[in-house]
Amino acid sequence: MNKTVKNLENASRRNFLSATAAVGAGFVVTEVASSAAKAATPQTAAPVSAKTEKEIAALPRIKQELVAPPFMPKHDQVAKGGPKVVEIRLVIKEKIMVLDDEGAEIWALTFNGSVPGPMIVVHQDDYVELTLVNPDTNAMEHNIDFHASTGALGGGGLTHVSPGEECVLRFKATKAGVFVYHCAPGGVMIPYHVVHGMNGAIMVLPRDGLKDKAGQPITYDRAYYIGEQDYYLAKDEDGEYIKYETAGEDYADSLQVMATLTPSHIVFNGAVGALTGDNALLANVGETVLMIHSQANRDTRPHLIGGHGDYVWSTGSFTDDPQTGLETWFIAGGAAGAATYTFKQPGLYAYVNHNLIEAVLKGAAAHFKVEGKWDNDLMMQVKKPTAI
Ligand SMILES: [Cu+2]
Repeated sequence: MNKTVKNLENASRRNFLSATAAVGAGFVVTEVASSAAKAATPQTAAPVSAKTEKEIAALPRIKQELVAPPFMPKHDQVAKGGPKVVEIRLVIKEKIMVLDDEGAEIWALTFNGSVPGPMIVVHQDDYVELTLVNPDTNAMEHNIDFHASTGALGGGGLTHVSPGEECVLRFKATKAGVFVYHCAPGGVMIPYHVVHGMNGAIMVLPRDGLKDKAGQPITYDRAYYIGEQDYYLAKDEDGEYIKYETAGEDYADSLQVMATLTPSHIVFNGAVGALTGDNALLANVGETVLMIHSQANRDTRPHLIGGHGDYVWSTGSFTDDPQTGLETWFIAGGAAGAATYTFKQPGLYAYVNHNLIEAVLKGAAAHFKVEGKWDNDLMMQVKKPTAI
């Protein structure tokens, strides 16, 4: 083990302790807050439906097979039956990923080997039961903070796993929406792990599916998960990206670049071109596509060039009515959002972060390849470019 990794582990251990202390403090604050809330809550307030361990043990259990983004796990848009316990498994993989065609590479910190980590889909009031595995081939300690969950730093305080350890966390998906999850081992390790790829998203659908503001169902024919990632790679004196032997070895260099708040790369699904060309997202004219977009660290603004956001939950909350007919929507750093669009014309669409510098110079662009019949009513070239 080299010195950097050892130092990292020490730093990580300190962070773990500080994170644990923070969790303890959090519990106290929560207690105070909840007793204050109890005193202030009128008797008419709706009771919170808490299940006993016995009741939870009696719920049906299903295993969700997670898949690499942009694809989504098999799921029902409208829940069948009552709440379930949905078992998922995330295995942490520290691995080299090539980020562009100029040879930039990173020791990515990943959930299940992809950046972003896999999309999880459940329904409101389901229980998510996560097994988090940190194989002993890894160098670093990790954990997971689910923005969809309630308590203990989003589960972060209960899921610290060193190499060679695994743990199981259960949380109730009480909020309907799309939410980020990410590694948050404590202190500086939090942004370091997040900008090395350790983030993903969960979609908690309302049990009766998505609705417009009139309460009419919104359904989709396809769904894709686009995870936007900012990376902060260091260069050597010759202007070449530095390569490292092990995960964590770039720690000091990376922190210097991170402190500039200027990413070297801003990409969709892990690397420049991960969703363009042969990897384009597919759809047909007439199909409604749900596009889920997450950014665990930095604000962004998705835009479908040549299309729109028909229904948009830009904050990610399915409790709120969707906005309609948007050209560009805002996703706050540390959040995920969702939008549907029903394609009306065939062709190649670029789906971009509409800071166009970030899209074109940094890499935040995807393609939709759409098949179908062109509609001259919506657009036609009346005269081809010809000499004046
Ligand atoms: Cu981590």
